Amino acid sequence: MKSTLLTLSLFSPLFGSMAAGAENPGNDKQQAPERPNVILIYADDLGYGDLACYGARGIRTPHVDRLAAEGIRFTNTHAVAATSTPSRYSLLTGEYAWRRPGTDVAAGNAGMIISPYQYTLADAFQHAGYTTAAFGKWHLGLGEKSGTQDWNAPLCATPADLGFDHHYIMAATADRVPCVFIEDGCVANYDASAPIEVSYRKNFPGEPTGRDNPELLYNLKPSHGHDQSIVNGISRIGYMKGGGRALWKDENIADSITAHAVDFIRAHSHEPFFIYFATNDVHVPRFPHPRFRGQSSMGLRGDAIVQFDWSVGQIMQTLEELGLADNTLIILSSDNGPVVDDGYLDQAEELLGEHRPAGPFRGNKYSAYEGGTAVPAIVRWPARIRSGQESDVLMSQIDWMASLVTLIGARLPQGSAPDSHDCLKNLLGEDQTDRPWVIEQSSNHVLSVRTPEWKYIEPNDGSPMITWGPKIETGNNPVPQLYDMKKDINEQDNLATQHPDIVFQLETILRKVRAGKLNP
Ligand code: NG6
Ligand code: CA
Repeated sequence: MKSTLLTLSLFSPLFGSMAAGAENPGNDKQQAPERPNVILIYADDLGYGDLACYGARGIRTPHVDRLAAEGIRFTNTHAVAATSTPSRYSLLTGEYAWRRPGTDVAAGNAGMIISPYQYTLADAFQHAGYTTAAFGKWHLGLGEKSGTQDWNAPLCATPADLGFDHHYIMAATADRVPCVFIEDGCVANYDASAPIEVSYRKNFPGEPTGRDNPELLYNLKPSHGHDQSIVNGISRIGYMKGGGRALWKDENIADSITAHAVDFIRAHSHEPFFIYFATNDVHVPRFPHPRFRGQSSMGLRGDAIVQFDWSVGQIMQTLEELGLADNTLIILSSDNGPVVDDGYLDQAEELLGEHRPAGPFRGNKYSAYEGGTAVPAIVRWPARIRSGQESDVLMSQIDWMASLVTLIGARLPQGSAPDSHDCLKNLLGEDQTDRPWVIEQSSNHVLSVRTPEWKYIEPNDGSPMITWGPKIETGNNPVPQLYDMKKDINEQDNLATQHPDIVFQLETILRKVRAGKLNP
């Protein structure tokens, strides 16, 4: 599908003009300009307004701010969906998650959601000669079939089947069992004396739960949900037994993920690498390491943002030590908008003060409003990108797969990444042409069409507020909604009845995209 967009070869002018960054003994830089390493830093639930360089006060994020200052800070980028699994699915496959059943927020024992037969972003890098790795939050299922995994043996379907040479990941989220890292298909630090069992249906006899044993919740208590198995003094979603020494301690998750990524960079500093660095921060349970406690003015949620910033700083420091910082393309973004109370009594709401996690946008994670999918996006690559840029170009993460494929001179197999469109020049700050429209998916599958001027939200008769916990506007409305994004970025004034022609145009776009009959 993308064949016309993907004809760049390694010898195209793109590479000819590229300044080589790293010292690589034995290579003649003049003759063989090096391809950049690529690191995709994908934060969890980090809002548009959560970074100092996007206007946050009360949180210092110097490492992320530095990336922005030395590259491009994008102000109109969208995650594909307002929750994790569909955003990640779309990012890694270039296909809208809403085309595929089974791509909603995955349980910790979900089977692998991306089929090994699908072509992924990691496959493209691998085929282009890159060494590839995934670190941190996975949330795209593991093993062949939901609920059938044997966590005490090698898993049969893993990121290794999707183009990642190496992985060190959490199966789902920190608030879902199993609370262990999976490294190259096996539980890391496996403890044979404590075999692991996982169920999302019923508890294991004799195992405590948050609901029945609140006295065991010495680290965090739930505000809603999250009252099943207890690990590290925090109750989770789902039941698990065993794990022993392999169980994570939430306060060490950022350290573990970061250390593994740093080690990988060191081990592969002499070959091109692609890293999907998906942090657990700032998802719940927010339980940062003690050294980050009190570093923000807003308690655990703010401190988790500081911890995220620290991880970014560690990656940068490593690249610099190895002479790789110039010729590494870093893309930093988030999987969906922010959420304040997402199920634990972490005082995120009480200590929020003036901070606005979604910046100027209405709604949060889960919403059809912009706050659900408007995310920070920063790109840094000194060998190619001029520093100090800001871009309000309209962009969607759905396009990053085709764009990065172009960057590395690779070619997509026909039919793969069907919804991904090459916007490499946007990403590199060389073209400011907006995507004509971006499709956004809310947590209850309401689709919206965002153009540079307008936002259309399709009608839905679901509740206007989330009913099961977080105090968040869903954006649901039984009538069509149309907002003027140039004048009303906070989506207050529904103009649908005043502009039926525009509503019709945007509905038509949505209908055609749904039918797979319209590409940008
Ligand atoms: C919700 C969880 C929430 C979070 C979310 C997924 C409850 C009550 N809430 O169901 O805490 O885990 O799923 O977040 O269970 S995401 O960022 O991974 O999509
Ligand atoms: Ca998320």
